[in-house]
Amino acid sequence: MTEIIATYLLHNEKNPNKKAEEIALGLTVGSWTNLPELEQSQLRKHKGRVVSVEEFPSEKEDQSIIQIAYPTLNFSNDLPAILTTVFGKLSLDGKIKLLDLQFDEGLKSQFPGPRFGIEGLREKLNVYNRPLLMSIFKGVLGKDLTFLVEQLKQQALGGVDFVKDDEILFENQLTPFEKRILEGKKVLQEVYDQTGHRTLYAINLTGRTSHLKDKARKAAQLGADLLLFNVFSYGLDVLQELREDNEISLPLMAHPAVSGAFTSSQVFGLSHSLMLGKLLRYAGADLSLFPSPYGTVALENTKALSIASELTGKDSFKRSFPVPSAGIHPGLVPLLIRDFGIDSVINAGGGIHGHPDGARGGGLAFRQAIETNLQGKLLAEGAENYPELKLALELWGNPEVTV
Ligand code: 1AE
Repeated sequence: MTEIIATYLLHNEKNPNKKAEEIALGLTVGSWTNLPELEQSQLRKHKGRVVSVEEFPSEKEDQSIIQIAYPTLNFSNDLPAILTTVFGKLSLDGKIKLLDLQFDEGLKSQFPGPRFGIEGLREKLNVYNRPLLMSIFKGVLGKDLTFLVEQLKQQALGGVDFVKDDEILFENQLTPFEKRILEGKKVLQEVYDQTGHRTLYAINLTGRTSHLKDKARKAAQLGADLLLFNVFSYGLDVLQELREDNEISLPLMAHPAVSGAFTSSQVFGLSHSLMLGKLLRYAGADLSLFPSPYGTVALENTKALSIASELTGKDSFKRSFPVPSAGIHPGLVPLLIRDFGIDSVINAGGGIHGHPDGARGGGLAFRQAIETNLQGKLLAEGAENYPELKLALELWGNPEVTV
């Protein structure tokens, strides 16, 4: 019999063994002991199984970690069914957090994983030996296409590899989706012709769920580079639908908007590594954005690293790019490379546009910081040769010397 194993964290549970048994039964066949023998034998194959119970007593708050195996027979092979089975009503039942799900190989084979992954995206850019650099449109609400195109151009001239739409840019009359794709392509081709540097544009796929596939197919026909997707406003299965559509066939960049509501609590919800790491990778995200450990919306170091490890660890799926984000500036590049390695994307909005020389200067400063760090030098040394990096370090600081 094949099973999915769910790992949960319980807080202040007086009898975790009893609780584990209740979950194993309650989420599968319901009451058990009062059932006649015949019914028990018929239902045995559906019954949940307690795999382990570990207790961690403490003066402040007792914790326990329990593992329950659910027969795959109980659900269809899709994330809505799986999540409802392992954490449906249970998510409402006191201090319990879903830490992990272990899929067996058969169940895993029902999921697509990323279409392109780290290798595929590197091939598109022909960049293999450094972290990639992404910038974010900023201040574009209420602005027209001319403004947006100029902002795109300046970011590309700074040498960034990706520019992503702001996740709050939705369908609007001033900068409609299709025009953004077409005008964006034009200006990025001009920059490529001028500099030889290729920048790819991630357009925000938004609107009603029933329209998304048509819109994404249209984007592919118009030659869009990537799709940005607010996956947690829609649901993981919607991401998977986009990934599995061969007429779309574009890299998918998952934005973490709304995910904090599911992940941030120590005692409720789902773990960061499961939501922003494992499940996004299984459902097909090529890139996953999440708060870095050092920026403005800082996430605990171990949690940020656990997301990256799920995205890039050994698995049957292609690897997804970790994109530690929020409040990133060039001075943080050594920390980002130390913690996330070169197979990551360094992503900045304010840290690009806020540069005294504008977005082009911001992009250059990041590229200079990356180059300097990969040469094994301190950023302060790089700043002696690179004025853009020098200005950035003066403005935002340079934690390398103090960390
Ligand atoms: C965690 C997502 C980060 C994001 O989308 C964003 O817009 C960041 O902006 P900055 O770099 O903090 O200005």
